[in-house]
Amino acid sequence: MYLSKSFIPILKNNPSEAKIKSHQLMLRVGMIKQSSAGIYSWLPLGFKVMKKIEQIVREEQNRIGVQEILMPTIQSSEIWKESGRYEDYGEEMLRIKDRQNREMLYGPTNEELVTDIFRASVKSYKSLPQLLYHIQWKFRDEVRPRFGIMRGREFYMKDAYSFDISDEEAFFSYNKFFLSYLRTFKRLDLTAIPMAADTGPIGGNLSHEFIILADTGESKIFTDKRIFELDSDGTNVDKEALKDLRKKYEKFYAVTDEKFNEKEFEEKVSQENRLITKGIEVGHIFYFGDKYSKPMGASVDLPGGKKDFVKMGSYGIGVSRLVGAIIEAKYDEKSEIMKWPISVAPYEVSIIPMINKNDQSALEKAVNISKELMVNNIVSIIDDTEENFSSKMRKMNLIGSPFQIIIGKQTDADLVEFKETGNEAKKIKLEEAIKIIKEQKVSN
Ligand code: P5A
Repeated sequence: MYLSKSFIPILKNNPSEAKIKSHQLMLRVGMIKQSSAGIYSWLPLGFKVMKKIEQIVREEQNRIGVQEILMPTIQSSEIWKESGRYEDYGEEMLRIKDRQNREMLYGPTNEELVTDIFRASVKSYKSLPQLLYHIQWKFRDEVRPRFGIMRGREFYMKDAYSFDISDEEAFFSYNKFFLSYLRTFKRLDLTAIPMAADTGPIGGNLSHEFIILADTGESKIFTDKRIFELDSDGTNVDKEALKDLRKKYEKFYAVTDEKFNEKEFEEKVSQENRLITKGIEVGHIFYFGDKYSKPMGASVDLPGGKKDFVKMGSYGIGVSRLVGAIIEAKYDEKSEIMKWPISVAPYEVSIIPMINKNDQSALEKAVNISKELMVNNIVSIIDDTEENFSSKMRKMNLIGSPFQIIIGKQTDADLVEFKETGNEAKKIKLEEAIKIIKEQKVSN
């Protein structure tokens, strides 16, 4: 891809309306464009990153056996009246009337709709557990949409739902998601810590928010620092192994402010290990038993002939919010250098040839390198403009490919100036550069 032909509308300066660095970078480098308050169009660069995040989230859901479906964005009010949430949800719900004057709504979440799907088909305990998910736009008419896509009104969410026969089986499902979330965020190169949290309008009494540290985050957290040293590398999905994994985390005090208890904090955490800070909620999991299955009549036949309402949980990941969260974690706004984790980078390599009207040889070399990279499954972007070196570097540092290849006049025939973005350049053979890039891709 040539920079001159790509739709990456880069601004010279930071837009004044953006208060946090992720919002600044996303507008500056043209990843998104506001359409109205809290509602955005996703331009190529932003869309590429979001789609890559979505795919990692999908792979990790599939890995634990969750089945993908797609539910609509527009829902009927009837099911929400059945669950009793139609009135409770208040002004955050966008309510619409169709031409028959039927009350519809733009889904803020899907507990009701998925329960309706489940109850229509599943009648026996023999079909349990059922784990379903979809990745779909949501709408919440937030009082204060802000920080760009971090708190949008329209946003992209992965939401999964579990249906089980008993509390014990339901906790097993819950723990599968607990593990899956640790793996997902790790693949995105983020340290997300599960914190005991309030359940709000979703309901239930067991819940964890997955939070990454950031001064600009909206969640206040109280935690034992040592939780950050835990290795989230579990792969074992046995019931007991999953229980142990959760215990390993729950040994350390880690809560959001609604769950905070000063006395408990001081008793459980020694002074030197206390950490009070802020973070971004990138995921949230809930267990709420029969809160929806009971009023909506979602029951199954049990082994002895009796019936019971299924026990449910729901599990969300903010896919669009994650684009901003990764920038908060990886963008150095002082040096104006972004380095995307290779797993979600819109381009893996930026090729920067020094070109002028009289000498196009560097561009030819760049095109050849780009072809060689493509053969090796590495995606690159070439800055084919005739701008000066520092202006080219400034743009590519904002675009944030994890690697850069610079081609100057003096570049020898078989050597390239290769840079891990933000580090020093070194002159190496192209094959060596390819090897380094491939190694990073594999380890991710
Ligand atoms: C869990 C899945 C739920 O809605 N029902 C289905 C449950 N949980 S939640 O915590 O309310 O949302 C899940 C995740 O979605 C992201 N999120 C948002 N992202 C951007 N803008 C918003 N306004 C917004 N609201 C929620 C968060 O990452 C949250 O963890």
